[in-house]
Amino acid sequence: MTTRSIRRSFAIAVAGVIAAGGIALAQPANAGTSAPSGPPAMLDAHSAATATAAEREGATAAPSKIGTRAHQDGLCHLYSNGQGDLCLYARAGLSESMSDFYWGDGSLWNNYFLSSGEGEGVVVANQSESYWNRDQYCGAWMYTRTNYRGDRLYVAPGDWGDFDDYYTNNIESIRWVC
Ligand SMILES: [Ca+2]
Ligand SMILES: [Ca+2]
Repeated sequence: MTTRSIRRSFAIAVAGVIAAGGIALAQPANAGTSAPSGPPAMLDAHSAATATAAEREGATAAPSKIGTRAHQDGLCHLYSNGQGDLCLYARAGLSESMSDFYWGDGSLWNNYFLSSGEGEGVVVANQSESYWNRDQYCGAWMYTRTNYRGDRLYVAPGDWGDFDDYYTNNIESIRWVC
């Protein structure tokens, strides 16, 4: 590869990043209000999160928070770029206390229901009765054992609902599929 072609490749890569940013900024600011048909959109969309799919799936080195964004802050986020949290609720019907996951997590035994309501402060593992995937592009697997083992239930992008009898109070880890 010549010096000239290397520079050209670099210029294209930079242009791609700029274009991607422009696309994200062009998303409607109120994308959060058009989410699932059943539950209310609890929050307007926020500024775009920027993690890659690989970063979200491989949660081992993930920070517990990204600045003021997203993960485990007690708010079930949908961002203007279509990324969002997977939220687990202490009770059926997306009710009572909730715990939000922007990153996957191999063990819910050290996570707690965060928002106000019944179950607040309780460990999430084996205590959740309903779920809401606010991400518009990534699905997620929810597992009955830690470290993505046991039986698993898939939740599609934007989907929500009550766990059935088997999975109710039976989720111990979660992994994004982007
Ligand atoms: Ca959040
Ligand atoms: Ca955890």
